[in-house]
Amino acid sequence: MDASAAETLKRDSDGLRGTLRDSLADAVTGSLRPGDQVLLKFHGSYQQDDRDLREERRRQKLEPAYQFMIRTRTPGGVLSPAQWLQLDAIASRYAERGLRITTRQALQLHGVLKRELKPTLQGINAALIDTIAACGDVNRNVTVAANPLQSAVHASVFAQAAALSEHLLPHTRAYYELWLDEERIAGGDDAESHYGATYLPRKFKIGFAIPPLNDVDAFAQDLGFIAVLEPRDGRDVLVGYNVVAGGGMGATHGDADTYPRLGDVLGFIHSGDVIATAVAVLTTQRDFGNRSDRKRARLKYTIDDRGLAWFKGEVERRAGFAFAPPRPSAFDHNGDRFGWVDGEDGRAHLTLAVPSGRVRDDGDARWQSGLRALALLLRDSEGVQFRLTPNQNLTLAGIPAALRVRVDALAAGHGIDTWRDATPLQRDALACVALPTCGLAMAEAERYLPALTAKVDALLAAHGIAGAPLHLRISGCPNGCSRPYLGEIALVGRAPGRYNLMLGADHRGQRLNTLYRDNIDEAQILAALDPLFARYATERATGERFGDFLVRAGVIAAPPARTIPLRLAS
Ligand code: SRM
Ligand code: SF4
Repeated sequence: MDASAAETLKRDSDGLRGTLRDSLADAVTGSLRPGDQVLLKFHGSYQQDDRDLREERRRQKLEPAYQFMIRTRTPGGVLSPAQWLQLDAIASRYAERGLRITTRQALQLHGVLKRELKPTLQGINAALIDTIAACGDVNRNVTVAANPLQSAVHASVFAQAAALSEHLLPHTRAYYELWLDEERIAGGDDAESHYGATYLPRKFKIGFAIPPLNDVDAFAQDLGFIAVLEPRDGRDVLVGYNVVAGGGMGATHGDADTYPRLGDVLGFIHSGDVIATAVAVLTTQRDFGNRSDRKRARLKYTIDDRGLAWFKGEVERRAGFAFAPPRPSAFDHNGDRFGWVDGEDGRAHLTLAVPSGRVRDDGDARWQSGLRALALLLRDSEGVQFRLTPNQNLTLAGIPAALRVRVDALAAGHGIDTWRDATPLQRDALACVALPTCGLAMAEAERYLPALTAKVDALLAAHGIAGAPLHLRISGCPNGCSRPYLGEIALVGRAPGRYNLMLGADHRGQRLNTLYRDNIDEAQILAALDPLFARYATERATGERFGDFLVRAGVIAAPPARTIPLRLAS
């Protein structure tokens, strides 16, 4: 849909209701009307079709195998074990492909049929989780550092992020009427104070990071809040945030007007100013974002088109205060910390390495059964949380010491204690969903990842550097859902079996990678990596990571990294 059609559709949608009720009631097709497919996104669901079946269905003169993906709004990815069990039960009943943890700390349910959309959404809401604004031209699921080490700070940051997520929800009651049978109040006021009648020009994303961990990839967000901590009385306390704006990953092959971009540092704010800052940034983008070309409609282009100084000034004017100079801050890692970590309060946290976030029983690794068993064990323990990480993994947080042995036994018994023996490459790798559900996929990603990492691991071993830590990310197209442009090695899909090979990001989420080889197949990818691994094995400095080595050795000319303070708005 082109931009002007999308803008008209939003404006005339009767508060995102459109003709969804009629589309859903139409039993002749498994599809929705085109306009309703767009509006459905604002309710947290995408119409898709099973691409593995497309050709066969076409031959049989059948319509595509339409099905729906549903995405939760779970700020910071926090669920109770009881909620996990409820979603597991709903997914088992309605979602052909079960639960999938996303790169934004949400759960996706794939393969839901049209007639089962409503019961599925009702089931999710019965678990006190909703899907409002999980997709669409609005603020999406707010991501939050999943670092369990600093739990007091984590709790404060999480509370702010959850409050912000609520604050930025659309006001329309359409969701409650369509899916939860709320009566429409005659003359009810759907006015969208933050969004207006046409919502945002495009999606909008916010993430909260707590250094030294950059698991949310703060510089890839439209708006990133990087917590500033200061030691007081022997422990770290939250004093405010360094704010970054204008990050984004998406691009289009062959279109130089589109590109991945890291956010710029705007400055420091006190923690009480989070909501005012977010509203100022969001409404600036609402009013000045490009509404005539959806490919150029993200905040990153608004900033590049109008200038960073203008943008910062506009945000300050709207917020009613000026940014202070950023406080020093540094990240050391943008992956997860796997295995057991002791918390401040005597409880422990276990981060499991879930391959591509896919929760299913697969051979010896019985993720669905194992996590169900763990949720049953933990559901009566107060304060235990299932935390989805922004790297598609799962942290079982707040486990009482007395249960640790049983948790270990259950994880081992179900073959999901992969944090112990998976290689660093496998544990940290990210793959987007891609085929068969993603309508935009040009190549495989999630389904190809295990075979790919096995081959790359073998290559590392052949050079005597088995187990070297390495962030590899793969996406089935240039939209960048696995944040591939921040991978030390990344494959970006071009066509079936063919990828762009990108190299040289750091492992902190502060430097983008660079195109190294265009449109190559697996044999060419491995052949390209082979001599680089050989050099890395012999020439690397102590502790030097692969991405940093490639830049130092001059293999690639990397774009400048974001550190704080660096590239400050004037
Ligand atoms: Fe994404 C579109 C999956 C995180 C950038 N993304 C899609 C769609 C909905 C395809 C579509 O529009 O038809 C994919 C559905 C696939 C499927 O079958 O499930 C999809 N995106 C995902 C997920 C599930 C990837 C994953 O494997 O975990 C992530 C869900 C996040 C969530 O829970 O909200 C996901 N997508 C991202 C991220 C990473 C992030 O946000 O941290 C990005 C890059 C950051 C950014 O937004 O720039 C991302 N997705 C895109 C884009 C490019 C947007 C752009 O402005 O350039 C698209 C295409 C679009 O919007 O037109 C897209
Ligand atoms: Fe689909 Fe492309 Fe996103 Fe992968 S990166 S999920 S292929 S839109």
